Amino acid sequence: MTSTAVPAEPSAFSLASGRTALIVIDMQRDFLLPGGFGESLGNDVGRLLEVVPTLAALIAAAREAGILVIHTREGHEPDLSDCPPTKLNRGAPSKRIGDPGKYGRILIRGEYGHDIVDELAPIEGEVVIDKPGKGAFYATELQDVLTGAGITQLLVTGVTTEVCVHTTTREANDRGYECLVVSDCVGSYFPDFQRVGLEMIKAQGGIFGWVADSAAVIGALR
Ligand code: C5J
Repeated sequence: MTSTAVPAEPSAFSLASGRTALIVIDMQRDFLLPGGFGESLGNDVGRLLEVVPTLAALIAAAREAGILVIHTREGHEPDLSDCPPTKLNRGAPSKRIGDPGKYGRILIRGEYGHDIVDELAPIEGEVVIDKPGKGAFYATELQDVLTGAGITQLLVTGVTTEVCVHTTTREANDRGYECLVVSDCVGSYFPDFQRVGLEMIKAQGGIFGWVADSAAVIGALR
């Protein structure tokens, strides 16, 4: 096994060939598109859309390098049987999970809004994990997929930085994965949360991961 040093914070990240997966978290229309669920909650979706071209370039580089690409989608069964009341009862009463939205029923599997934006659509052979929670391990097959593929490191991307990216990275770290969060391929509706979210990952000697930008990662993949 060979490894390549990626310039990162708080220290260089040793990228191990054949042991790394790129995880793309929740780049779904419901969160990103104007008029969708994210915007209906009062958020500026432009901040998430900014990530799309950068992430598309990283995904292309990962595909070229033969790195496993895993996409996740947050959402629920049409009967909402996998959505606990603690999650369902949040937000404005007319814009809750399962309610009709501009892109179909909000965050419901099979609806247009639940799927990934066209620019980042998975290609054949890539893994798509449907997750009912914020973290990508909870009630999903992700651990089995990673174990089966011999993955020990994750390049973490997607939205939102402080919610699903953080929850997934924290749990991956607890499960023993080395996580490099790609700073310009994660997005938040809130600039302060984006900044502090990235700071938190790499603080205290990299308390639950490393942070680098996509240029550094793509450079190491070539
Ligand atoms: C949120 C996510 N923010 N994918 N989901 O509810 O971060």
